Amino acid sequence: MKITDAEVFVGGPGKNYVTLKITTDQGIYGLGDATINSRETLPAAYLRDYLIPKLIGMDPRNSEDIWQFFYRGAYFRRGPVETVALGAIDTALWDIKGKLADLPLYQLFGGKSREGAMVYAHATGADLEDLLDSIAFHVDDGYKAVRIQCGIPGMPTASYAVPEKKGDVKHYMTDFSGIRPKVEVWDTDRYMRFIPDALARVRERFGPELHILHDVHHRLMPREAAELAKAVEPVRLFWLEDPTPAEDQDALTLIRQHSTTPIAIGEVFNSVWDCNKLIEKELIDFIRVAVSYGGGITSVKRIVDLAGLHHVRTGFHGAPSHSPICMAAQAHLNAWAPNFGIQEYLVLGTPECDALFPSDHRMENGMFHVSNAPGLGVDFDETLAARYSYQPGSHPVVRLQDGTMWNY
Ligand code: CS2
Ligand code: MG
Repeated sequence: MKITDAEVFVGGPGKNYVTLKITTDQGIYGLGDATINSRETLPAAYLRDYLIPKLIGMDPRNSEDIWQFFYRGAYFRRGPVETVALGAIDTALWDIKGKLADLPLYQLFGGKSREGAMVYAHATGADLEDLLDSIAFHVDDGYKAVRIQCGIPGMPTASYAVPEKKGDVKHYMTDFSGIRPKVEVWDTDRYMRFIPDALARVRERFGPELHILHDVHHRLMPREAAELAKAVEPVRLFWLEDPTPAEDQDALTLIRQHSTTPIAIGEVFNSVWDCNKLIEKELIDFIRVAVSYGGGITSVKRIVDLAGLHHVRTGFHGAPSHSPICMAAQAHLNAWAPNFGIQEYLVLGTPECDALFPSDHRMENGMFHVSNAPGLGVDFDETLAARYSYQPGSHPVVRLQDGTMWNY
């Protein structure tokens, strides 16, 4: 069996999805997702110019050797662009493997460990009142877990994932309003004074059953993060996410020394080498690495197995940062993983997106039910894809009030 062709498509409804389609001499094809926000044309070029020419002629069934070939063979390796491109190839090869075996991927991993995988939705508000309404909306919709982000009184601008004006809904799609990023202004003191009480109010209003998550989005120093993790202990969070920029992994011991609040990290990690120390030292409770940025199913499954040895559960990064192809790969891992924790899930929300990536994966009552179709169980409509092309856009950036650059 041989790979005869591979094509990359960039674009989508309100989002620059990077989709890889690998075709074989037996007519079976596989799909992969190389989407990486604010860098979309780079993995596309890396795939087209460097990886695809080498891939043609290989036997797609040898996904492990192909993974090693591109990982070790790159020499300059582990960067997000390299990894997301490799992740797309690897995911497409697993899709082919599943179709060849005529089995849904979770069967190749070891079968189902659960019927539905719990997901968390995003609730947000420009102020606490709007946030409470947003949570109520998701709870009424059947969600058992909600990530909450709230506007901070007196903060000069809206901060991460919070709408600018009361009554607004936050849109997570790339900001296409111009190539210059929007600037968010951050004030740690105001945040630290407000957020523990706000989280406590949410717990009070929604009771003990709701799983509450909160994303700090890398904005605190380790000591501040330890203070926050300790202050919110009575709220019994499901997790506190990315409390610090986690490059300085040893600094996270400070959080552990001061609190038992569960910590989730890893959405910007690209390999097992980014995750292994935090997992082995048991400094985190949930690993957030995504199948696409993490180098595909081959490497993320290794990370999941390592995590399982250290009481660390999965909490894969979710849409809309990834296309439904990466989400499908994660759905199969979620169905299997003995150490599954939760899955981030945002309704991509548009019929256009569902039409571009048809699938029968389904969400019901806050639980994700994996498709039983062979392979990933998601398809890609190339005719529709021809309607879309790359749109320049950007993430916001963050500065402190005096202008100092901070972490987005
Ligand atoms: C976020 C991400 O979902 C999350 O937890 O941290 O949405 C993140 O902001 C984006 O992936 C950045 O591209
Ligand atoms: Mg996050």
